[in-house]
Amino acid sequence: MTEYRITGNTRLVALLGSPVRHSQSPQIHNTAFQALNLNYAYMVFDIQQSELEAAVQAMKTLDVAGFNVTMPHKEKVIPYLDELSEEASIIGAVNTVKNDNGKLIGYNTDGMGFMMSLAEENIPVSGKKVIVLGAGGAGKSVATQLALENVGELMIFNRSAAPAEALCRLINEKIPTCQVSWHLLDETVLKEALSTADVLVNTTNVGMGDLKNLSLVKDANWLHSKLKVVDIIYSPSKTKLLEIAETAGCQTVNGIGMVVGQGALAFHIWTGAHMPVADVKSGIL
Ligand code: SKM
Repeated sequence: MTEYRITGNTRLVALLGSPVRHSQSPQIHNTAFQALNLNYAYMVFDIQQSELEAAVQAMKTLDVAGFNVTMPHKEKVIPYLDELSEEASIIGAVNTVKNDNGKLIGYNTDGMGFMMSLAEENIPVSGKKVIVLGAGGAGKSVATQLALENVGELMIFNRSAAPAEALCRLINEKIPTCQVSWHLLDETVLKEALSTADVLVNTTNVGMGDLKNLSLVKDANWLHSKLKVVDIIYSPSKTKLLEIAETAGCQTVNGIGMVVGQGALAFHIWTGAHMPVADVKSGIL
């Protein structure tokens, strides 16, 4: 007899965002559901900002098990949720929602997913000088998590002042022990900061899509060989920044570990089960 994956009892898990068609989340979660024989299916929905409230309401009506939220809705989704976890309320952004019998609870697994990818590569951050490029949705999760992990010094560089200043203020307010500063993306200031940094993290979209051939670090001579260079972009798997960092002899990490890590944490929130991370990773690489 044919064995059907989708049945009358299958629970839906969704991704809401725009653009979303490039997402690896369906492959990540559906591989894990199948491997563990869990009756869930993950699908993506391209949702514009004007449709967000109705889409969240639809998640309730359709009684989905939960959903992920990606760009550009991670902050805008908050007013439509019933409750926030501690990290989501500190960060002010949500990427994972659990439907708890009609109550929508928002979480943020991006920061912890990022830490999981650093741990896999044996990159410590406690007491270290870390530079974060970008103060958007992803930058916020990464920088806040780094502050919670007791980095020695955190420097945030951004193209525009307002988001970087706001992120710095948020960290100062919520995690006052963290030594944090923000800077405009000025080449001289960045080069100077890089000369004494331990870890560099790119959270901007420079290096993907139309910006694929670009890097905010313009030359290998900006980097020293002991610097660890992390790009949270996973497609392409080797960004221009990582190419330049390799030339400088740096250890490099791309965004695969983070996207799988944030997914594994979300998977646990929805199902209570542990994602078989190694199988999932080998499936999407
Ligand atoms: O935070 C994640 C989100 O949960 C899923 C995702 C994706 O599928 O591309 C990217 C990130 O925003």
